[in-house]
Amino acid sequence: MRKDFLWGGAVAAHQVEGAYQAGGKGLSIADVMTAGSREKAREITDGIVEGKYYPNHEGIRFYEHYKEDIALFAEMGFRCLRTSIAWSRIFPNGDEETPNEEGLHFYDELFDELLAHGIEPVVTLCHFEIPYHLVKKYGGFRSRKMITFFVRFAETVMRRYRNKVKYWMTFNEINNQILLSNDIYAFTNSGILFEEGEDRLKTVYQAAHYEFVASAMTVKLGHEINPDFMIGCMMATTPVYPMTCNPKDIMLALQEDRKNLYFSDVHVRGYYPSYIRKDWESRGYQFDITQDDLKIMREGCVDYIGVSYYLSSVISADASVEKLGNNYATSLDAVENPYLEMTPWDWAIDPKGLRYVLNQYYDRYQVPLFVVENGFGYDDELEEGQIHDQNRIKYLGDHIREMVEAVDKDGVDLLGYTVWGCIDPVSFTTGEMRKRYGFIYVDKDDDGNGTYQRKRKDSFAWYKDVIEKNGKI
Ligand code: BGP
Repeated sequence: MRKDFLWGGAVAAHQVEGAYQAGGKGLSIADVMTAGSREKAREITDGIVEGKYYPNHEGIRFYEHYKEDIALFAEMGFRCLRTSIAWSRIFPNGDEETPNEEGLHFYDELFDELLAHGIEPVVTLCHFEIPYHLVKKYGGFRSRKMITFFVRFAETVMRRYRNKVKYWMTFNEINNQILLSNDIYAFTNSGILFEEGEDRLKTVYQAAHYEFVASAMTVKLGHEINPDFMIGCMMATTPVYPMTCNPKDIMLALQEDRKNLYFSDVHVRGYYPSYIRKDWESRGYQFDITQDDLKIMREGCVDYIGVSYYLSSVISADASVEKLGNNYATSLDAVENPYLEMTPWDWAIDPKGLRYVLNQYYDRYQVPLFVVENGFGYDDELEEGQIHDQNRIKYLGDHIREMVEAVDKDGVDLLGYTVWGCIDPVSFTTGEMRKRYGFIYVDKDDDGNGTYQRKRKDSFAWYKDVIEKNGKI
């Protein structure tokens, strides 16, 4: 493991900051999503509806508590913190010509605080935080105009923080939107609300194209602003295993993988792979893709790939095998893996899958990788004021060991590792608080009650030790 390996934690603005209207912030898509649960999907409402509960409005009040929180991160020895810039703090509606100074000022203070503690900020530009106005007026990334709005936002913040932030990522988990059966993914990735009977796949391919162009323009511009910038894409990685050695399963797994990999293929190589063009052809799809788009995509290839990794999935071509139904980040053909245990939220726990996926991506692209999310969501119990989160320690330890093997034994070039939700955030998929990830507990419940006080869990000291030992645990 390299000596300057970026150990740290990750959050996203909308899941922690709260203060959804402070300092001139406009509404974002996260502000119109109600709280759900394991059983009940989050609702996307038409604006804010009175009487409904929106957990992101308050988040965990990081906007007010960030100094205290950063001191705790520093105590653990964090070398970096991944967070996002809430687009609607900077451009409240998204289509303004000039930015909101108060919003910019907040991130100046936040980054200064991190740097004062020797913590490198790692910034996602768009982590499910599109200004809501852009959804209402333009239909989100259905519109080509979104490229201009996004690039204006990206350029504004990259110029402003050019001496404070080196590591950037464009669109968080851009490939999530290929999961068409759950409405929240296209909404949070692209600001798209599907219409009755629409060809969802076609819509998503077009939206993703505009995002590829916006991302490539951002990479190119970013390198002009500061040649030292490292600008990456961000992929949700879920290895797809074939259920058996039946060639039908093998082929299906390959095809299933490509549904996600085409996103990183385009980001890293700068052009559409032949298999996706053939797929479009066979479906009779035609898109708004110009020659200028194709040129800019080649000029704006990413410097690295940020990956999130939580679980793996299994696929079967056999119609008689029972399907799991729509699970997180898996297809409708996914089946249970008899070798793995599940988290209470039905995510298959697979540490070796992390080593596998890091090798898969590194073999394919030969560009540096950065594990920017990995973590264990669990309903932690308070026992006499203490949280003995041994299961989290086990989950993370097992994953870290596999990650170290990928680097030390397999030769994967890895920039860093940030544990998702290093301080309990609001869950993205369910909006719950009880799906906790942190080394730091936050006293807030699913209905928004609590003191918002912070408390170290057992994993806090454990992770400090992991960092001190540079992962040799
Ligand atoms: C990823 C998102 C994060 C995060 C994480 C855990 O998909 O990038 O924002 O929340 O998953 O998901 P959840 O919060 O639903 O457990």
